[in-house]
Amino acid sequence: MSTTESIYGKYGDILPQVMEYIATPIKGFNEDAIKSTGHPVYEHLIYRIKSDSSMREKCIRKGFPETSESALKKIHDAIGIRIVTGYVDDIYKIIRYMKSVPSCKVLEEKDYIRNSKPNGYRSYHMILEFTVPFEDVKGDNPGHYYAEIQLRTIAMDSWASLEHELKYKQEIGNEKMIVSELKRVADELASCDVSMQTIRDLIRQN
Ligand code: 0O2
Repeated sequence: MSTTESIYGKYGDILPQVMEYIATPIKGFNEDAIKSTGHPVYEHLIYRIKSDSSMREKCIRKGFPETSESALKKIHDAIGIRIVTGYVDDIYKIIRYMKSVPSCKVLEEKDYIRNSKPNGYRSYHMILEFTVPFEDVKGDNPGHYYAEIQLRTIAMDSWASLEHELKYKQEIGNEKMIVSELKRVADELASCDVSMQTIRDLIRQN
């Protein structure tokens, strides 16, 4: 494959449609929650197709050839969905819902909320396989597409954005202190997330 052509080949045009197809039931779940309880299950739903350059870099890093097949079958985050909630229990509600969607199969789950990373990172990650009414890279229709879903609270999200900035800094003064402050703040935010949920329950039970 030439490097000027998208790694996704002709599937580059299909991917956004698949992504919308996958996002539609999640949006529907949120709308139903608002109708039945008056409250959303999430605050933000964002999704993206991994850029051509990031996907090529990942193929190289993982030792795969830079082909559409690698990008869409061997690597599972060409479609990335991030769901940002107000409260921790909403994350688990959404996970239960995703597991009930007939076209969706869970391939991998990482609960970095109950088992946070040593740096303090918290989020729930799932790799999902969807059966969709679009052709896939093997020529199957219905096709099979993968998506990585990250679920986190607003607090976890703002922490991850700040910590992400650190990763892209080449040289940074006070790195040790910053890393340890980030860990301390991550733990404080986790404790605030628990308190926020308790206060919400107290308000809503009245
Ligand atoms: P970016 O720039 O956000 O896209 P792999 O997917 O195989 O490369 P792994 O370890 O299997 O890596 O995946 P994991 O742990 O599920 O993490 C995947 C994504 O989660 C990362 O994507 C980040 O978006 C996020 N993430 C994981 N750990 C951290 C962390 O410590 N800090 C922050 N800020 N984000 C994290 P990318 O492609 O690495 O990065």
